[in-house]
Amino acid sequence: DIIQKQFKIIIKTRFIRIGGIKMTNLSYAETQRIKSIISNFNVIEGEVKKVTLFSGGRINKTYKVTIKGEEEKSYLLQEINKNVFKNPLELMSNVVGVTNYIDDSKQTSIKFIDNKYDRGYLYVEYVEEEIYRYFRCYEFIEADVYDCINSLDDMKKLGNAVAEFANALDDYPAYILHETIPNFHNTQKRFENFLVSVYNCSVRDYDRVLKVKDWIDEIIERKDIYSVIVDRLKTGDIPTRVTHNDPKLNNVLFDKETGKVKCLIDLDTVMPGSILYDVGDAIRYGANTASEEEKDIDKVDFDVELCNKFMEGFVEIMGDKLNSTEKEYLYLAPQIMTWELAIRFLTDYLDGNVYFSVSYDMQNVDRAKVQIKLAKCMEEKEVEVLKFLNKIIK
Ligand code: GN1
Ligand code: MG
Repeated sequence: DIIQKQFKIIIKTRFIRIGGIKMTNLSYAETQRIKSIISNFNVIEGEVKKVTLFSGGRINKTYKVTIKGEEEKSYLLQEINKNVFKNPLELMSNVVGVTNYIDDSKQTSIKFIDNKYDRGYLYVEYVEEEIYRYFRCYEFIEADVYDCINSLDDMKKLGNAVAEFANALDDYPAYILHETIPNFHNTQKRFENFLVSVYNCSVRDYDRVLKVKDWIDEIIERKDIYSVIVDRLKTGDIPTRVTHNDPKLNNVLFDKETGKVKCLIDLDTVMPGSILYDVGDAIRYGANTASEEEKDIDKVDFDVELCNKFMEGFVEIMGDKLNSTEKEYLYLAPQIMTWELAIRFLTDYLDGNVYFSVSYDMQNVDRAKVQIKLAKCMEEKEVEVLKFLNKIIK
């Protein structure tokens, strides 16, 4: 009976971390600034009632702005991180192209609002000489967003959604897409850059390297898997498709009433790539029993059941379209993407935290530790994933 009780508790607590987006209020001055920026877009006439900052993302700054006129309407105003996305015009051409192409009957797509000057989708704020800020604006979509998976069924829905996205863009000409972040998921290149950062940092500040020596060793130990996808993309054994490249759960909108997936958001990294990137990244995030920011490493584990649910949902829709090499490496994709993110976090720490925003110096190390622990758990449970895939793939 006690075991039974404990079991129930475990079942209950497993999915307890119901997510959501954290919002913060702005100072008076900042609110005024955002009001003036949004007035440059073709939004509805009326008075700005509310401005809040979404504090979830690590890259772009996102504000929700509610305007009340004859009706009430909310928008998302986003400042594009110019440090990450070097060419905002190319970025917008990708994103607008893709959202216009996606059939609205399949997935709700984002409606961008044009500016009042050139009918383009960017507003450029002049700050001071040579410093500009780039903003875009789109209609707010009422939906639920989760930071973590709440049920096995949600994970299957996520698998469906990632597959549907790939399917919807199957005939989209990948070659017209700009590479918004060159070599974004070139894991091999990420690894080589990491080694350079280790070297540079050791010259500059050897103690900083010493602090993360163990993690560096772990990453170097896996050097053979980093080129698996990249090499096969080059030879054509893995087809180049239009991929999202950041399909983690909190980039998915769920319908408030039906609970169904509405659409994928955060399309800035849509680029030509391998579908294995999307499978791997979605599982990396969704099948982690803890959050990416967890400080208690013991809480981090790989939930293989969740992983397999994703695979089930994914294969249901994309199974017939995958070639044999894609099928062969489905099981390895989550590991590669997880090691890759560990590499990226640690590289950023070694470089002095210039990419991911941090609130303390060691934050990127803490993030890397989570990914490393997760990747090692994936390695341990690899056989279970393989077994399941063999059952569902023809
Ligand atoms: C970044 O901004 P956000 O949280 O959606 C990053 C992803 C990482 C993720 C890790 C453009 O995404 O690649 O997987 O952080 N996006 C970019 O949480 O670098
Ligand atoms: Mg996001």
